[in-house]
Amino acid sequence: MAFGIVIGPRVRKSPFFEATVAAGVSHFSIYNHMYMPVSYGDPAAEYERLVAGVALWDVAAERQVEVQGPDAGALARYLTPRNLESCRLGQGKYVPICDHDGILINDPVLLKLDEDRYWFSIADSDLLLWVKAIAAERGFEVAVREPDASPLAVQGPKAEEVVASLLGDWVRELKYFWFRETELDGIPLLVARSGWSKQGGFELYLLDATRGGELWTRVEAAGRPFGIGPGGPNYVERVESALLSYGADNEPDCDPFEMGLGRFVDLERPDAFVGKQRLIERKAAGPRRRLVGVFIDGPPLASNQYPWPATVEGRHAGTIRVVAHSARLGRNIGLALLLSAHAEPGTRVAIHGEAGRLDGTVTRLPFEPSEGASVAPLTMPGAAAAG
Ligand code: THG
Repeated sequence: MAFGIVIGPRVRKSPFFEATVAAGVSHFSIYNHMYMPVSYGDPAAEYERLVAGVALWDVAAERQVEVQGPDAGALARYLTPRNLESCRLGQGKYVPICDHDGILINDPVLLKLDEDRYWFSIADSDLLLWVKAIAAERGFEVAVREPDASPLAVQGPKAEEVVASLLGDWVRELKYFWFRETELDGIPLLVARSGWSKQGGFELYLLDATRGGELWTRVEAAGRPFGIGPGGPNYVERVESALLSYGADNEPDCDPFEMGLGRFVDLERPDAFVGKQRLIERKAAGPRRRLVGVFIDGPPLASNQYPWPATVEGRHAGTIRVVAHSARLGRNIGLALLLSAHAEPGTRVAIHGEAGRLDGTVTRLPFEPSEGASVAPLTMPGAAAAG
C-alpha cells in the first residue's frame, strides 16, 4: 500500500515512542488516541519471540483511569457487573464495563491500589469521560483522572527471567494479575503479572513519563541474554488464545454474554450496578449473537479488510472479525460474531472475503488443536516454527 499516516500532536505519543522508533518500529495502530507499535517488520520473528522467548511491547496506550476518594470502591463496584468482593489490595481483576442498556463499552483490568484508590487499565474506548460522568451524576465523592502511568509489557516464557534479573527474585512470587509498586534505580514502577497474551509475563507500569527511554534501555539490556526483542500486541497469538480485542471483535451493540464474558457478570449481587436490569433481561432472553472460533479451509490467509460477511445456506449469519494463519494449529483460524442459530460447533459457514469465497467450520473457544489437524498443543509454545 502506498499511503502513510501523519504523525501530529492530536494523537499522543507514548513515553517509549522514541525508543520504539530507534528499535525500528514499522507499524503503529492507534489506541486510546495514542500511537501503539504493533510491528517491527518481521511478524514471524515477533511471534516466535513471544511464544518461545521474550518480547518487549510498548503498551502505554493502555491508559489508566484513576478513581480516588472515600467513594472509590463504591464507584468501582457500581461501574462493573463483576463481583469485586474478593479483590484484595495489590490484586487486579478483568472487569467488563457496560452501559445502562447492558452493552459492553470497555473491558479493562482493574487494579486495587488502596482502599480508596483504583485504576482501570482500559481498552480502546473513552472510559475516562464515562467514569467522570457517572461519578458526578451519582454524587460519588471521588476524583477521576488519568494518572502518569504507562505500561511496558514483557511477554513470553522467558519474561520471568528477564524481570527477575532486573528487579529481583521476588517477582517470581507475584500471582497472576497481582502487582506491586517498586523502583528501578529511582524510576518509579508498578509491576504486575499480566499482559495481553497467554504466554505469561509482566507489565511494568512506568510512573514517570519523562523516563521512558531509560526504562526501555534497562529492560532491553536485562533481556539481551534471553534474546529479547521488540514487538507489540500480537494478533496471531491473541486469535489463537481468543483474548478479546474490544472494538475489533464486538459490534457497538454487543453485550458481555454475546462476547463470552458472561462469567464476569454476577447478576446475584445484591447491590446496584450500571446496566443490571437490562443484563438480567438479556441473560434471560439469551444471546442474539455469539463470539466463536472458525477454522477456515485453504492456504494461509491474512487480510486487513475486516469484517467479512458470513452466510449459512445463502443467508446472513454474521461477520468474521479477524483471521490469522496459525502455524501452531497448522490452519487458518478466525474469530466470528455469529447469530446464535448459526454459532453451534460444526456449523459450516461461507465467508465472503475480498479475494472471494472461503469456507469454514464453527468451533468453540478457546481453539482446541485436537479438532482436525495433528499439531502440538497450544500449551507447548514454540513447538512449531512460525510461518
Ligand atoms: N493489560 C493492561 N491493560 C489492558 C490490557 C492488558 N487494557 C486493555 C486491554 N488489555 C483490556 N482487555 C483485556 C482482555 C483480556 C485480558 C486482559 C485484558 C485477559 N484475559 C484473560 C482471558 O480472557 O483468558 C484472563 C481473564 C481472567 O480470567 O481474569 O488477560 O492486557 N494492563
